[in-house]
Amino acid sequence: MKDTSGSGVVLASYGRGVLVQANSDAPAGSTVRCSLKGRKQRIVCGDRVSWKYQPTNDGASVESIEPRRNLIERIDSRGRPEPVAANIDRLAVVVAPEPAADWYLVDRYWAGAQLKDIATLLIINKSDLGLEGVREEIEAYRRVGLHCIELAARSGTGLDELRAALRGSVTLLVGQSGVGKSSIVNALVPQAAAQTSELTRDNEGKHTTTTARWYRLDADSAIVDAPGVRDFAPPATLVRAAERGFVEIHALSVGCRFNDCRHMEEPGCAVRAAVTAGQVSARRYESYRRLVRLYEKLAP
Ligand SMILES: Nc1nc2c(ncn2[C@@H]2O[C@H](COP(=O)(O)OP(=O)(O)OP(=O)(O)O)[C@@H](O)[C@H]2O)c(=O)[nH]1
Ligand SMILES: [Mg+2]
Ligand SMILES: [Zn+2]
Repeated sequence: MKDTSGSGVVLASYGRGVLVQANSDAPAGSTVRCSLKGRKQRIVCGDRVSWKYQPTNDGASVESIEPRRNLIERIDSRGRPEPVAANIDRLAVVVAPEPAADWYLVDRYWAGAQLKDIATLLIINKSDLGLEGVREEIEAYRRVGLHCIELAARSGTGLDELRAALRGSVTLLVGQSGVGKSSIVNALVPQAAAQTSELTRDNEGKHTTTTARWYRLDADSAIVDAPGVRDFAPPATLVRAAERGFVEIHALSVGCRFNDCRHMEEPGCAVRAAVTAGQVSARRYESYRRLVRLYEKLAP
């Protein structure tokens, strides 16, 4: 007999309905398709919900959503925030030698996570292609305290280190299309069968993964595969907080002459002095400046 109600985590959200993995009161691992009660009910991957069978429409529907710990959004092609996943402990930003890494994107992801008090991990995938071209940036990130893991999802090199880093938390995979996010999920969860695709001129710019999907790793860890992004920016409402997202710049700001220093043109700026002295990466500083300018444009 079917359970008539239960609770669980949303594995994927399809606009009109959601796929829920039921908690232990239902058979282990069983999934339930639920419809939404009203148009206003907006549910995302990672939400914790309770559901109930409705004999009248011969299916389950979502009764209620638990309050979210956080919500990760991305900016869609029209510049509007679009929810990706909820209740995330860690953002794992994936880069690879191919397609060419966008370090500004990595910085903005890291800053966005920092502002939401979410841990960040950098995964450098496709290490089998050779990491000479990205070595310098990886070492620069390590120096400022970002956890970096070198991986080859295809061969499994580095997979044990990644598994250890993911233990006990829910991690969202983000990054450009084609860096191998779904391949990483398939390496970690062999029964996942997430769709992956070769990067070719025909599909360049197209996303193989189109909706976020939650996968259980063990009793208390999970990984979420998400569509690739071209661009990402932390919410513009956090203008004044932009600096906090750049850990090394934030640490230096106590030494600036003005305590509201934006580290742009202000005199007596400890951050600019550190850049000139080579103590802060000029590229990271440029990344910070781009974000400040973007915010100024969005919210003058
Ligand atoms: N050489 C090499 N290729 C890899 C590795 N991991 C993944 N790939 C390849 O990279 C291509 C893209 O992989 P996907 O997993 O589809 O990339 P994705 O990040 O999920 O892309 P979107 O879903 O579009 O965001 C595929 O052809 C994979 O086989 C690796 O470790 N080494
Ligand atoms: Mg994918
Ligand atoms: Zn300053």
